[in-house]
Amino acid sequence: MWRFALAAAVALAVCWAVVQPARAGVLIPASASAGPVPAFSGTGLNGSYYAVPNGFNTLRTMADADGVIAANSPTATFRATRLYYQPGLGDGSETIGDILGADAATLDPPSVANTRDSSVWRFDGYIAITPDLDIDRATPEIDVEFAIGSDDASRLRIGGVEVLLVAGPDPNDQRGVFSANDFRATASFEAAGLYPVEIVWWDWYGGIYLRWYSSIPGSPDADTPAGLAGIVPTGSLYPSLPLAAVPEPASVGLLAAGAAGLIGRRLRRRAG
Ligand SMILES: [Ca+2]
Ligand SMILES: [Ca+2]
Repeated sequence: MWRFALAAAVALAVCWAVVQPARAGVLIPASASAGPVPAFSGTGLNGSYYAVPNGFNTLRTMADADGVIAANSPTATFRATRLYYQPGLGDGSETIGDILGADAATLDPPSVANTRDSSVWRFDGYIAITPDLDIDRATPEIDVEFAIGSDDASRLRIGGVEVLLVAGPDPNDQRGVFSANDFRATASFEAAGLYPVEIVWWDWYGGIYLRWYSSIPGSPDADTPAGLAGIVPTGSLYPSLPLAAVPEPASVGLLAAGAAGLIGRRLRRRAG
C-alpha cells in the first residue's frame, strides 16, 4: 500500500513540476547586504514621481525611463507604504492622488496630486531578509519569491541584481499591460540582512497600475497570485539605513570603556 502511495506522490510531484510555469531564480550575494536587519519595523520606501510631458511620443523602453530619472529631479516625492497602486479607472483620467491612494497624503509638493502626464516612477530603500522567510528549507540560501504586475513596464533590483523585468519582449518597444501571474522570480539570499531595493516603473499612456507581491507574510491579500503571501509588507521596507542602529553588546562595553577613558583623561588634564 505504501508503495502505491509513494508512486502516486511521485507522479503528483512530476505533474506539478510539469504544469508549473518556469520561474527564473537569481542569487543575491551576502556582499550586497547593507547591514543587519534592525529590531524595529520599516515604514516603506522612498517614492519619486517624474511627470513626462509628451511621453506619448518618447516613452517606449526601460532605458527611456532610466534616462528620465538620470536627467531630471522628481516632480514630486512621497513615502511608498504599500506598492499596490491600482486606481481602478483604467482610462487614463486618473490623478496622481487616485493612483497613490493613502500614500498621496505624503506627496511633496501636494498640489501635483491633481494632475498627471505620462510618468516614470522610482521606489528605493531597503528590504529586510530574515531566515524565517525561506520558502525552500532544502537549500542553504534564504529563498524569497517576488512577483510584479504593471501597466506599463517595470523592473525590480535587489542588491543591484535584476530580479524581475516586467516588460514586452521587443527591446525597442516594451509597452504593455503585464500580469503578476506571469512575472515571478525567486531571489536566493546567501545571508540575512538589509538589502538595497529599487523598482522603476513607467506608464506610457492610458491605464496605469503597479502591484508588487512576495512570499513575505504580513500584508492583506489583494488579487495575490497563487502561492504568494500578498503585497510586500510595509514593515519589511526601510526608506533609509537605520540612523539609530543599536550597537552590539560587545561594542556597547567598548564604547563605555572608551568614554570612561576619555572622561578620565579630561579629569586628569584638569587636575594637571
Ligand atoms: Ca533555502
Ligand atoms: Ca498604460
